Amino acid sequence: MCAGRVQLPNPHLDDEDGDYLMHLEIPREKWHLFNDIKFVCVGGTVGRMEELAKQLNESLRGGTDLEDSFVNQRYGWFKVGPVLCVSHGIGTPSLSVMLHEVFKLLYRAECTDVRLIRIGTCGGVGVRHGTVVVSTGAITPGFEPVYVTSSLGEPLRLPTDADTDLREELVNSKSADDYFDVISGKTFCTEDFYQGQGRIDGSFCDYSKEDQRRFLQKLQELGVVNIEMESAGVLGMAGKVGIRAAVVCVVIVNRLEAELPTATPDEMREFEDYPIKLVKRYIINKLSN
Ligand code: R2B
Repeated sequence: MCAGRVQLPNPHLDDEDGDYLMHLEIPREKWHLFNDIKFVCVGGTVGRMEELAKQLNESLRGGTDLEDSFVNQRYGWFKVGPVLCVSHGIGTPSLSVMLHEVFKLLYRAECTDVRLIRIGTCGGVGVRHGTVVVSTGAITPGFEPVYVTSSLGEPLRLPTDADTDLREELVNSKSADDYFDVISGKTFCTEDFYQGQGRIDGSFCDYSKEDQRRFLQKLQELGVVNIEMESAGVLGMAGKVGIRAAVVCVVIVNRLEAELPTATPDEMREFEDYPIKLVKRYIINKLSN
């Protein structure tokens, strides 16, 4: 067995004849084409993943046509040499379906030494917009460092620490002439964008502005620097199958100051490019060493 080869803790997979990647729609006869994958980058929208793929393609392959890509009504994926960029939608339920299938693909394709990086947007907790946060780990409602999913109707709790080496390498990928700051801290991961993140502008709200203030202050006291909706799933699931993972998100609003972004559409587009720049630089450096 090759060292570093992706292994999955599911004994039933080896009995399965027609293992089918139902949502990624990658047919069995193409699985071996993914054998060279070393980096899987995931992000909410197809557009952001396509942008990353285009930028990587420019740098790694001189802008030739993308090797392989696919977009359906659910997800989109783009392969650029050893990098697979896949969209995941909003929240951990959508993310987890895609990750199960990506992990099976990596296993079937006999990939080795793969790293998984989520690239996204987030709210900041006392952190100004445009700042890039590389998570040290995720905490979830209940304020514990666990991703809580389920198995046979019972809670399944998976630890949510980011890989320390990968996180440090990502932080160190900042260049002196980048316009943005890069920081590290805990990420609060929720299953809801409104009440779950202490917003008061959802369709219903059961608490006062003072409760909201106390909640955000509590997060800050716990070392939380940002809030989003997928980090716990990425880190919990990657940990379960032994793949190194990290989460890199750009702050689009400081939640201690506002509910909604105050930046202009042009600034927002620029912010979204910051984590792409950082991750792209990290990957290119790794591949050239
Ligand atoms: C950040 O932005 C999305 C919600 O607007 C969600 O995917 C997240 O984590």
